[in-house]
Amino acid sequence: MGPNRRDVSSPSPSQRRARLYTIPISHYGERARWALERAGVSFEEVHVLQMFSWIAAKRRGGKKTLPVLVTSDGVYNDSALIVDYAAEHGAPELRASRVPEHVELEAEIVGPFGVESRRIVYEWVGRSRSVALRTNAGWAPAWQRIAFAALFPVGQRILTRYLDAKPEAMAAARAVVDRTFDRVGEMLGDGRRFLCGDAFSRVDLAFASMAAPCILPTTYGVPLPSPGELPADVAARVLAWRAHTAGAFALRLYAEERRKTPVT
Ligand SMILES: N[C@@H](CCC(=O)N[C@@H](CS)C(=O)NCC(=O)O)C(=O)O
Repeated sequence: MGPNRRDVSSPSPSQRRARLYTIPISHYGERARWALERAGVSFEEVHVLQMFSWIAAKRRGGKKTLPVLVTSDGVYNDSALIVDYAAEHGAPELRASRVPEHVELEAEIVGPFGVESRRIVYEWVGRSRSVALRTNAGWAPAWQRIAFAALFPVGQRILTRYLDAKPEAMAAARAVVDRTFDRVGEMLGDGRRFLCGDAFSRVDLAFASMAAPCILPTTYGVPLPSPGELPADVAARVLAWRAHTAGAFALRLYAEERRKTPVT
């Protein structure tokens, strides 16, 4: 097994191992691996760093983004399709809902909220270079990690422009996170245990994984930094989001619903 691969469970010899290609730190990758791990699907995770991911994605999935799941029965090139796959292979509770409000809520969470919560990471990557490189690396191959570290300043400029991490965009991202947290907090105000009622669903999984860049859960699929390692203003925001009803809810989902991954 190479250093960029992670075995999640032992398959029977006759089973063809599925492969999940992810950018290790990506919360869309997290959504996919959480769903597959929950379903008990046997898969190997292959870590690919940003920009190298474009090639891996095009080659395996035809689009420009990861995650991509490659199985003996097909290729699934979006985290939503991978959640569907998990639902059909051991986690029926992750099936798509037919209730329009649930469908709309999940779309909002993985769409506008997920895009903005990802931007939050750019509040600290440029200011905490060594933490960023360590956190970002996952189990990507050494050549990618070395190239990424060497190209970090240039890569950061490209990604800053590509993902729009200018101060106004960052403020707007924080506002979207705050609004979504408030909306989720209000929903939980009626005492429900989960976003769609009494049982864990794909909407909960989506919310917890998309919220992860803001609350930095310790049981994320790859190690994230602790708030103490980040600039004080960023750490303060992480702690405030963790204390928010919605942040505390996401942390509870991580504690109670996220299977611990055996890393080999
Ligand atoms: N809708 C896609 C979004 C995935 C996505 O945005 N992946 C990012 C990493 S977080 C990516 O590969 N970005 C590369 C790019 O946009 O060029 C999904 O849910 O799988």
